[in-house]
This record gives sequence, structure tokens and C-alpha cells, in this order.
Amino acid sequence: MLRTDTAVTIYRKDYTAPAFRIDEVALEIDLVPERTRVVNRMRMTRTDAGKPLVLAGEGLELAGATVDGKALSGLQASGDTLTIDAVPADVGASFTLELTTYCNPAANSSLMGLYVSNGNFFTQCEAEGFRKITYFLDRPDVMTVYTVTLRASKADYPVLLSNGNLVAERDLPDGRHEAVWHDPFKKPSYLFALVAGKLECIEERIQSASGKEKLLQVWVEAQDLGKTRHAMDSLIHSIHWDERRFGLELDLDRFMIVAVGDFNMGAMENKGLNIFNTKYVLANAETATDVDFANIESVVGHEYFHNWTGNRVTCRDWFQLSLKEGLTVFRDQEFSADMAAQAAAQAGNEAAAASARAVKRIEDVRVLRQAQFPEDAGPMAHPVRPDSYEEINNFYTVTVYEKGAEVVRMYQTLLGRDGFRKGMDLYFQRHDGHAVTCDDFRAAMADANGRDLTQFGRWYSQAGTPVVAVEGHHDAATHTYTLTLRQRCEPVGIEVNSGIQKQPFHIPFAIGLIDKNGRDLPLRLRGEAASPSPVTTRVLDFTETKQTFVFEDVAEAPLPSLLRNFSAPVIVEYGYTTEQLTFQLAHDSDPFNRWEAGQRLATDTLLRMVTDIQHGHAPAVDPALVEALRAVVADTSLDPAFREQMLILPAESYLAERMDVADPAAIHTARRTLRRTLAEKLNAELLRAYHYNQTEGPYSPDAVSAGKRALKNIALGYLVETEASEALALAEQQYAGATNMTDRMGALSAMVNSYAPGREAALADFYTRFADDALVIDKWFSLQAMQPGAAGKPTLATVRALMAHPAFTLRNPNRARSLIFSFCSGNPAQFHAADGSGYAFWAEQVLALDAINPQVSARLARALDRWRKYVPTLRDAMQDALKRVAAHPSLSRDVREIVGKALA
Ligand code: B3K
Ligand code: ZN
Repeated sequence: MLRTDTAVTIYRKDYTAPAFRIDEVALEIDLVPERTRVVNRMRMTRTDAGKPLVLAGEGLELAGATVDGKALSGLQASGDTLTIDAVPADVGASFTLELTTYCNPAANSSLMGLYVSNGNFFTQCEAEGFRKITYFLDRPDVMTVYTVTLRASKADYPVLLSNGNLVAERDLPDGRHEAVWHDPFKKPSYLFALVAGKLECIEERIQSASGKEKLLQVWVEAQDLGKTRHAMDSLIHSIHWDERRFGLELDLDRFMIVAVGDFNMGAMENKGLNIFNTKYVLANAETATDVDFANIESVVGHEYFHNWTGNRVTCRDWFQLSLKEGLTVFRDQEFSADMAAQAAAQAGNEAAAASARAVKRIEDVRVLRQAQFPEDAGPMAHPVRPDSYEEINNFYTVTVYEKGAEVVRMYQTLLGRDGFRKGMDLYFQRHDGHAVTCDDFRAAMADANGRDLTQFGRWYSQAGTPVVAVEGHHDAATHTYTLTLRQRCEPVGIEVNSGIQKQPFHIPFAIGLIDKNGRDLPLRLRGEAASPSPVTTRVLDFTETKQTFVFEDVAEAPLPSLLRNFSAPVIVEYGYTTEQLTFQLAHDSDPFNRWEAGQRLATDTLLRMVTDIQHGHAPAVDPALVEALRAVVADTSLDPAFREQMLILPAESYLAERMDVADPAAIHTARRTLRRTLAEKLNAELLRAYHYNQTEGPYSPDAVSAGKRALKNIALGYLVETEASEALALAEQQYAGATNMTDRMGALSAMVNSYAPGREAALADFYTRFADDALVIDKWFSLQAMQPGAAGKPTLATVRALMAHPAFTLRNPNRARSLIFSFCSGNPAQFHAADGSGYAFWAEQVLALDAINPQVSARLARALDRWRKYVPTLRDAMQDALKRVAAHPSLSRDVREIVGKALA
């Protein structure tokens, strides 16, 4: 899609309430791929005098319009709006507006609005796709009740689905049929959905908490029916979890999930008719990895949880996106943690459950640091509640989602679980059925708990990752320990030239103090009475630029355990010594901080190695790190899943962020060297972990079994780094004998990444075995795009060759992501090749994709966000590539905003 309109910035401060209400809408949709007719009959009421009725529409052909049955002549859309003058001027006056339009779903490659995928019809309306289906008040604060009549050829589209309940079905003349759906709940247009085509479903009937029967369905293409069980189980678990944890029940009689192969993102929470990327529905042991299974559980949960947080209570405007997304991510994180803890408790004990929760927390924090921290330090940095945008689709970001979830988590940390629940209850009591703001959510949390959360509001209005610098001082004479915290957060992104004076955040800062035997000290702040049952972890309310906390009864200098369980999305600076970190890694009662100590050790070592490499010295591996990890691998009292987390070295992209001037080649060499060294020095321990963590019996994706496989496979990855023939043989055996995708993929990626002799044969075997399974072939592309380069064979050459593969296409977002995004965002050392070839490739692909699908292209465009941070030669080459894209005459609004902000 080519657009030539000029950039328009939308500001949050310009919000005005709509001048009309839609009391109800009836849609009649005659589905024909090239020419679909939509009759849209709206009962409307004017709510504000003096304003015209302006409807949004995009790419529509207007074929007729009436107001209260009277035809409007000479009506013409201007750009993307349709203004109707012939409507009542009085506030409170109602009228019926009927519009007939045509659109072309077959030609819609943007995958927004109504489109065709593999011969079936699907919709995606969030954020502003409904306007591609009909003219409408396409904004989230206009909520109404929908009745939808779908008509289509019965042979070609036997299944016709929309939101809510099926109220009528009948056959029509000339081979067509009709279905009428009614959704009793008011909803904004972005939650509208329809699906039509040749699909089949598995279904279950369950009872909800209040004893009502609910029909659950998962719809897929016939050949995929055998891969739907896990999605259905995840849905059932989600429903029961939301009842237990938040007292929220499914409101509709029927809840459907539909899978589609062409989809821009993960899934969509349309009321009662969630539409999913196949990647987050289809799974069986042979084709999906443990990570795929876990992702499905989490995304199914996420979309289901939106039914309350997003659908029943929605956003007033798109600046409030985190109101539903941050909250719903927090809810899906808690759901996954509870599910993992439940599996661990069944297999082990309470300690195992705590460790399983920590593993989930570690995974979430890793994403935050690897993706959100860089975003928050780059040209696209924005507050959790942005103040402006050019294209809203560019603001479905890790900041709005993942940092937004951290902000919600901080309420729970500050108010406790019960206090948080009270706040949620009040939120629904006040706002059910309405479109509200992040401030409304904060007010509910504050009012339900009698707390002043005014300062906490800065988490929504200020961007950037706060840095907390910590100093500790022990006074042996008075037995006190004084902790001094200082916070700073420089202006970032568009804050830089806004003249903003940033104010301190309200940071819940959880700490513990560890004595020389590794035990937690009881914590008593100065002025507090001694407690019979003292706590050993406390959440400090850190609200000022500099604040001091004095702990009493501290006989000897303790080791501070800072920001336990990552209680706030901040960067902590404290001058830990190597000895302190190894001690903390071995003893901290907070499992998250045991992991954190290991990450600090590894990061310090790797950054020193990078400096060695830059100075032409052989990089030296710190023996303390080797010994600390040896203890972890060998410690069978630790859960396998946790041990695996400890063995994952900080990512290259994370290390790049930690440097003032990023040097991807040196980082890659350092990390690879450390991996090889660990593989050699810990060979015996790794081999033992490999052999002791085989999972026998039928495949189960539960967190405990998955943890064993994860540890076994990371061990294999290390072992193969040595290129020892025994290790290569292990990988080949595991590949050939694998009975599940986790093991097959674990072995294949070990072989591919180490250029083991068996790799070409294995890659060819893998392709043939799974040629008919698109999601597995995505893995095959992705693995090769992320492989390290070999002598004389840069990975880009492989990627370019794969683009000519018959199975490759830019039109399918999953496939484009599997090859192009994997290379540009998942393979930093090769992407940042010294000759700039990666950037030229990036520019080419951004432009090619933009002509097909602006949203997907704009995501790829973000791969160069951090260009200013790199060594001069790379930085200049990236700037050239950005300029080349920016200079293209017909960029989408989506891509133009990204490259414009990057260059600004
Ligand atoms: N709400 C959708 C995302 C829509 C993205 C539009 N560009 C999925 C989700 O967050 O659940
Ligand atoms: Zn969401």
C-alpha cells in the first residue's frame, strides 16, 4: 500500500469526547473475495451540539447512504473521512444512518480490516482496521451492540462466525447461506470480528464458577485438528484461573478461538471470537517445542484475560493502550507462573514451586532488559502512556506491554496481593462497560486501599529506565547498616527537546541483608519496634532523588540483596566484588537474585573480555565465573529449569547496550570464547547434566519436564562447542532418535551453530520431514538466519539464497519474520557485518515489505533504532541506510514515523 500523505501527529492532550453515540448497529456482509458488500445500519444519537458527524473509512467504495430512510445524494468521502451533514442538530436527537460500501478483501495484503488468507475470510480491526470494512466512529470510546448477518457461498465458506451468539442460520438461493450473530455486550469497533471459510473445530462444554454451561471451540483447517488439544486445555485453565484469582467469570455462552496462517501479530482478543496466529494455537509433540507450548498457554491466557481487562473495560483512547495491555500481560505472567508452580509443587515441594515462579520471572525480566530497556533509551522511547503518535500501530511496543506490566506489578508489590485484588474489584465496580484511562485504574488502586498514588503516576508520564545507585555503610559501633539510594533518569526519545523536568519515581525497592553465613538478617528500620516475627525481605518506598534507610541490630557488615525479584523496572548500580557475587549466587534466599548475581558476574567478565579483544589481547575468562557455574551445573538440589537459566549467558544485544560504544564483532568473539571455555572446563558436569535429565515416557509440556529438556539441551549446545567427536555423536543421535520437537530442534541447532559435519544432512532431513508444516519450516528458516557465519560464508549469503527458496514468501508475516527478522534482529554479529551489507539488505527488505504490509515493515524498520550507539563505521553505514529508506517517495505512515524518529 503506497501512501503519500504528510505526517500528522496526534496528541493525547487533544482528546475530545465523541459528538455522537451509536445505540446499536446492524451489519449485513455479503462475502465475495474481490468485492464484498457491507450494509451498515446504525441507530445514532447526537450527544454534543455544533459538531459535524465525521466517520472514518479507508479504501472503501461508497455505494449508497440514507438518513432515516431518505437517500443522501452527492455524498463523497474526502480522503479517509466521510462527513454527513444531513443529521439532526439537537442534542439527544436520534436517527438511523445506513451506508452501503464495497471493499476488496482478496487484494488486502496489509492484513488489517477484512482479508483473505488461504481462501478463508478473516478480520483484524485493532487498532483502526474497522474503517477498512465500513465507515464508522472507529474509536474505542464509541461502544455499541452489534448484530451481524453474514452471507457467502455455502460450498466455499461453510462456516460463518462473528462475535457473540449465533441467533439464526438459513440457506439462501443460488448456493449461498446466511448466519446471524448477536453480541449482547457493548463493544468498541476494534473488537469486531468475522471469520468465514472451510474450518473445523474441537469443542468442549464446561461449567463456569456460577454453574453456567459454556461452549468452547477451537477452529482450524481440517489437517490441523490434531494440534488443537493444548490450546483448548490452555483456554480451560485460563477460564478457571481468572475465576479463582480475580473472581472474573466468562460472560458469554460461547467462546471461540480461530487460527489463521497470515497474521500480523500473535493473536487478537475480539469479543467471544479470538483470532490467533497459527503459531500460538497449533502444537503437538512432534512439531512444537516446549517453548511453543508455553507460549501458546500464555497467549491463549492473555487473549482470554482481555475479556475483562480490555473488553468489558476498555480504553478511552489509544494513548491509554497500556491500561489493557500492561494489565493483561501482568495477568498472563501471573497465570503462567501459577501454572508452572502448580506443576512443580505436584512433582516436588514448595521450594520447587518458588523456583518455578522465579524461572518465569527471570524469563520475563530478560525480555524486558533485552528489548524494552533499549527501546527506552532510543529514538522511539516513550512513556507507558504516550503523549503523541503518528501511527498508533507503532505503539504496540515492549514499553506499553512489558514495562506496562511491570508498572501493574508494582501496584501489587506496594499494596500486597489482597490490596491489589481490592483495587481490581473497585476498578470493575466503577468502570464495567466503559472506556476509561490509566488514571482511572490508578485511582481505583489508590481508593480501594486508602493510599496516595499521585507520585506513582509518573511511571505513566515519564519515559526512560531509572538508574538507582546504591551505597551501603555498616557502623560496627552502633550495629546499624545505612543504605543510601539515589535515582536518576535522563530525558530520552522525544523528551529530549521537550524541556521536561523529570521528577523522581515512586520505586518499590525490595531488599534483604545477608550475613556471612549466607542467612537472611531480620530487617528492622530505625524507629520501628522489634517484631516477634521479623521479615527478611522488605519493600522500601523509595520516592525521593536521594533517600537513606537505616537498619538496626546489624552486628556485622552484611551483603545487600538489592531489588529482590526485580521489584521495579530499574537499573541498579552497586559496586559488588567478584567474591560478593559468587557468595550471593550461592546463598541468596531470593532465587531471582541468585540468578542476577550470576548475570552480573558473567556480564562483568564478558565486558572485560571485549576490552581485551579490542586491545588485541587474548580474552581472559575469570576463573571465579567458571567455578560458580560449575557449582550450579552440579547442584542437583536446584531445579533443572533454574540451572538452565543460570547457564544462559547474557545476550549479545544486552551486552551491546551495556557498552558506551557497541562493538558487535568483539562482543560475539567474547561470548563465543566464554562458551567454548565453559564447555571445556565444565565438560564432565555438563555431560552428567545431559545424561541425568533425559525425559522418559510420553511427552508432556509441563514446566518440570520442559525444565529437564531445557537443561539437557543447553548442556548439549555447550558440549558441541568443543567439537569433540563424542559430543557431535550425541547431537546426531539425539537428532535422529528424537520423539519430540524440543529434542530434535535442540540437537539440530547445536549442530547448525557449531558447523558440525552432520549439519547439512540434518537440515535436509528436517526440511523433508516437515515440508508440509508451515510453522516447522519457519523454524528451519529461522535457525539458518541466526547461525554464526563460517569462513568465507557470511550468514547473509545463506539468507539471500534462502529468499530464493520456493517455500519463501514475503507475504506471509511468519515466514518473513522467520528469515528476515531473525537475521536483522536475532543475529547481531552477522547483521552488523563491517562492510554494511546487512544494512543494505535491511533497507531493501523494509521497502519491499512496506509495499505489501506496512505494519510488518515498520517492525523490521526498528532493527536500526540504536544506530547511534555503534562504532563509527557501523554507525555511519546505518545512518546511510536509514536515509535511503527515508528518501523513498512512497513510504507508509508506519515506516515513515520509525525512520523519521530514528534520524531526528
Ligand atoms: N490487542 C492485540 C494487538 C493488536 C495489535 C494491533 N496492531 C493483541 C493483544 O495484545 O492481545
Ligand atoms: Zn493484549
